[in-house]
Amino acid sequence: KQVAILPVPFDWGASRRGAAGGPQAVILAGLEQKLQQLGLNYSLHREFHLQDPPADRRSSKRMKHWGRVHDMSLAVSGEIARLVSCGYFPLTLGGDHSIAMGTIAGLTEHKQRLGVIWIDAHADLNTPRTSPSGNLHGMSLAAGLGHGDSRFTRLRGFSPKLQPGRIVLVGARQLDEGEKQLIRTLGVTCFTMQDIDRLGMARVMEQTIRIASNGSDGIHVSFDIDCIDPGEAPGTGTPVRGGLSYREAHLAMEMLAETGAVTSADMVEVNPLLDPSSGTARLAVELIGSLLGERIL
Ligand code: DIR
Ligand code: MN
Ligand code: MN
Ligand code: MN
Repeated sequence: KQVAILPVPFDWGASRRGAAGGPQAVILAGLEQKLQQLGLNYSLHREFHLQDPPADRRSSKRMKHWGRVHDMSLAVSGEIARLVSCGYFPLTLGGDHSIAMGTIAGLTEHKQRLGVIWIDAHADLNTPRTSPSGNLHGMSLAAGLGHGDSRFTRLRGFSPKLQPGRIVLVGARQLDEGEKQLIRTLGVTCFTMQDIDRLGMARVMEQTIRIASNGSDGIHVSFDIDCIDPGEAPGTGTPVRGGLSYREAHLAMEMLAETGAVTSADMVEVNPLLDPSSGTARLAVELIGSLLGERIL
């Protein structure tokens, strides 16, 4: 496995700034040492030099800063498509979760049957019509499924990019009305925190893996660090209590590694401004380690 680390220091998709510092925080917390320790080949790509004009007026109430998000998505999708065609395992470091519009667009250019496991306190299934906030990080999975503004659904010229039957959400506990409706009408699988409480993480992940890998040509893991309980991971912009425990999160990653079917991942929403102790970034490094095969014994 040849891992390509792609830092995307971008946070215009969220209401709070600071997630743009995520990639650097995760790298400083020891990501490279972790990959070396695991004996993995990797390359660290230079940070995207995202154009950030001080006054980009391409923004609306229902899609805040869409111009900047669009430019970022195009740049990220092009780079991801190139990495996939060269056979790399792209590991994208956010940034807020709007960066997943770029990763999904780039990945699905080559993998038309991509399974996606969205581990998040939220569903990110809003559209400009349903979003209560207008923040694009809450619309990225919907865009991949072909719902939302065509500038985002049709990134790289095709839509939809994903099939609902191969999408699984894990850890959800804060859903907006429109998101609940979209989950029902599309038939996306959603394992909420209630399901995890009742079934246990091991059974939830067995089912998750079965659904996401069924007939797929790879699994993309999009990991929003706010899936974890804020007691453990305070450094994130939209914390919601009642999240995954430290071990539940590791177990999920370990089980994903065991499948050997994971072909790419995002680690997003690490906001170092909200966690001066940098424990959240260290946790992100540990979880990436588990996803890439680290074992206790
Ligand atoms: C909310 C929050 N559902 C929104 N979404 C977040 O603004 O659409 N996603 N924080 O990670
Ligand atoms: Mn543009
Ligand atoms: Mn998210
Ligand atoms: Mn979230």
